[in-house]
Amino acid sequence: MPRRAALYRYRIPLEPQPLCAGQRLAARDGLVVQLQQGEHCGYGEVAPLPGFSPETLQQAQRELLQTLPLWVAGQPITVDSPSVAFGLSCAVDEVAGAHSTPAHCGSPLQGYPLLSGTPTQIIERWQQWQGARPSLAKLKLGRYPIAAEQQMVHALLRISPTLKLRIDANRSWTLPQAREWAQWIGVEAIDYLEEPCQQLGQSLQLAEEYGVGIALDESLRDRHFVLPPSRHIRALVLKPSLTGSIAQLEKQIDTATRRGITCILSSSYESSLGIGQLQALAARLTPDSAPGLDTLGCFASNLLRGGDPAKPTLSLEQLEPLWQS
Ligand code: OSB
Ligand code: MG
Repeated sequence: MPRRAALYRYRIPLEPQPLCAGQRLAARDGLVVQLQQGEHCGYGEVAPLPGFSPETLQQAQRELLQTLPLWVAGQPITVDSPSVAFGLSCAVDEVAGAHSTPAHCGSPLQGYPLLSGTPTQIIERWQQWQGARPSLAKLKLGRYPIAAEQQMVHALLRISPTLKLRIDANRSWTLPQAREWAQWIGVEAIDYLEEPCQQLGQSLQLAEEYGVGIALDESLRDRHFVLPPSRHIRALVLKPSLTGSIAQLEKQIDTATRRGITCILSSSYESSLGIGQLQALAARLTPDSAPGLDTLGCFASNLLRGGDPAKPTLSLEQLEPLWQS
């Protein structure tokens, strides 16, 4: 069956602008891959995240312009950049039989909420929560003055005394600071700590001292990373756009599961297109653990499908065409 491919570029404004690796992100820039084979069509999102991805958008674009003609010609393809590997594998999966296609486009995204933003914004969101508040939430700490963050945790736990927190400090604490926080919050309110300390060894020591579980995120992308034989590692936070193809993801999940470690599929600020695919992947590959996909709120519009029905949806025609076969 004849093959065709096309590449588009998108830009979606973000409001409020999320803090990414210490920088405000005003808009999300990314690429959409469209693959066609006979009647079938598949899409993939390629969106390196500034401050997190090893590759830039320019590099990803260059790699796709080299790779897509090979796919069209039916030749084997190899890819370097994680975002390209992930987006391309989503598109290839969809065009081949669609198991990463969201079953219900536009249905509400499930998972646990991500509480990020300023302490004031977080408290307001929790106070004004529509419906029953979740019993589990991910909370970003280590970004604002300690007094403001403690007041925020206090407010959250006063409203929801049995709330379990997945606390992500993005490696910002020293071991003594992390000890203070663990003591202050109390282990009952902590589901796990995601990368609390600057070094993984310190995080594992903290876990040993306080009996709290640790989740790994940044460590997974360290060069020469090997999963330490610690019984305190509770979860791996897997961000496919930052690590690679669906096949690679399946391998990571396999290794972790055999060690009894939970895998949590998580977003890297993809648009509604990529979030829908991540959600479908989570349903298939990690059906027993809620994914961390609560990053769409700041997007001004949806991309192609899914997302918030109250927001406009960008169609292919509204994207910048870069190439087509
Ligand atoms: O630090 O976990 C992070 C998104 C982009 C970059 C880094 C991170 C995140 C998230 C995703 O927090 C949401 C989640 O994990 O629930
Ligand atoms: Mg993290």
